[in-house]
Amino acid sequence: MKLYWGKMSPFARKVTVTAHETGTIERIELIPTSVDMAKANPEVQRDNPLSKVPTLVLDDGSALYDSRTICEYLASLDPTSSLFPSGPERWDALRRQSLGDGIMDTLILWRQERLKPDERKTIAWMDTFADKIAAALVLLDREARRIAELPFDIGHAAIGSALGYLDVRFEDLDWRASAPHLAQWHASFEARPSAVATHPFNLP
Ligand SMILES: N[C@@H](CCC(=O)N[C@@H](CS)C(=O)NCC(=O)O)C(=O)O
Repeated sequence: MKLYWGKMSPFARKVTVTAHETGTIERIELIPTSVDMAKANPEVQRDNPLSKVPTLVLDDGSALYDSRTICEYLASLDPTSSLFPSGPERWDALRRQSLGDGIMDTLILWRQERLKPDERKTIAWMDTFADKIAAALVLLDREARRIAELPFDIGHAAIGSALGYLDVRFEDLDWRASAPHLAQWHASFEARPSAVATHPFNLP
């Protein structure tokens, strides 16, 4: 299998964390790929019309996207995986995955806005992005002790990757100051072998 991937992409990190957790990483060739919202990448677009990373190309040439679908596929290759629990726990894990993914989506849009020259920034959007991230951190800090007690699942992979992206692209936010319990859980996430192997600062 080959994975269009970028080391700074939090969605790609969620997928590679999942690949390590499911023991499928050795079966995946990582293809470092640049994507730009302003211009589709023709190589990726051959396999994914939306030209996004992550995109997984299977050995039969068919492609899977987006990160949720890829993670579920990788988990299906590991019969021992509990990344996608069954029963009532499933919905909580999927909700936490959606929250992590939503944080990533919001941060990516926010970063695009922050990179614009001041006269082109839309202040109302920036304020709303900041408000949504603050609200997500409040919720996650409240849930952090319970999250820490659960077996590692796809929600942990998504939230851990989203917070890792906050660390590398929004260093100025100091999110730990407002979310100390979450910060404690995140330290345990970043210490996992799957997280160490996929942290952008540990990659060439
Ligand atoms: N919902 C998608 C989001 C993926 C995504 O937004 N990837 C970004 C990089 S982090 C991207 O490819 N951006 C290029 C673009 O939007 O054209 C997923 O879960 O995989």
